[in-house]
Amino acid sequence: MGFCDDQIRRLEPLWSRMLEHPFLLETRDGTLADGRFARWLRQDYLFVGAAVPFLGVLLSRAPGDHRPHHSRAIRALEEELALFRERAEALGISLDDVIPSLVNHAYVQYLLATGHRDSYPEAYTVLYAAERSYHDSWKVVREGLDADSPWYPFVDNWAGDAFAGYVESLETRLDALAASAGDDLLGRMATHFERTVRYEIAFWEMAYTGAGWPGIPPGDDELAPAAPTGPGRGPP
Ligand code: MP5
Repeated sequence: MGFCDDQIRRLEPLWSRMLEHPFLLETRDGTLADGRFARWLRQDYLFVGAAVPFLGVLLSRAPGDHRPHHSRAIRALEEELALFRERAEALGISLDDVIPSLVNHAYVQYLLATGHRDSYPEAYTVLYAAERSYHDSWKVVREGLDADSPWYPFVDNWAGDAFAGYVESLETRLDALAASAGDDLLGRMATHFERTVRYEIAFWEMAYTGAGWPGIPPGDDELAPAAPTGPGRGPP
């Protein structure tokens, strides 16, 4: 068993808490309020935008045999950003003037600080934990969400075969990095793994509750009207 599987086992029940978050279960069941999905979409658009420079930093520090895979991932992120813009337009959700929530801001700072400051295997751990979290989270949604839902393209994006292959390749590389790490480094990698999973849970929580900043009441950054129809019922 490799480092990645070990971590996910070690982090039970935290991992299950993420996969059982009401945001995911209600999205799966088609009962999530449109405004909550809109909030996630607007916030995650910012997050994905910030993941591009994070991968750029990783690319600049990567061993030669990791570089092609980071370059491909950056191109995939640009396509993902286009998907967000296309879905936002189809759903009448504005992507203008989005204020990053406290959690989003903190998570992005964490990504960038780890990328610049910590060792490459530690930064790679954060990348893997975030991508694996999203892959597994969207697989939960896929179990029930109607394929006609206007939200379904996000399921395809993160629960589909192409992304599964990407996560698998990250896992192989992270397991190899861990296999040659000493105990101190392994301990730091495990801490980053756990912290990233906690950020992931906090991100779903923020999308669900609208938790923002002191002085900015929940929901006040939600400038977009709720989509007129629910998932699977309206025009895409
Ligand atoms: C990802 C994401 C997946 N989009 N948002 C959060 C909060 N965590 C993980 O990353 P990517 O770069 O969109 O595949």
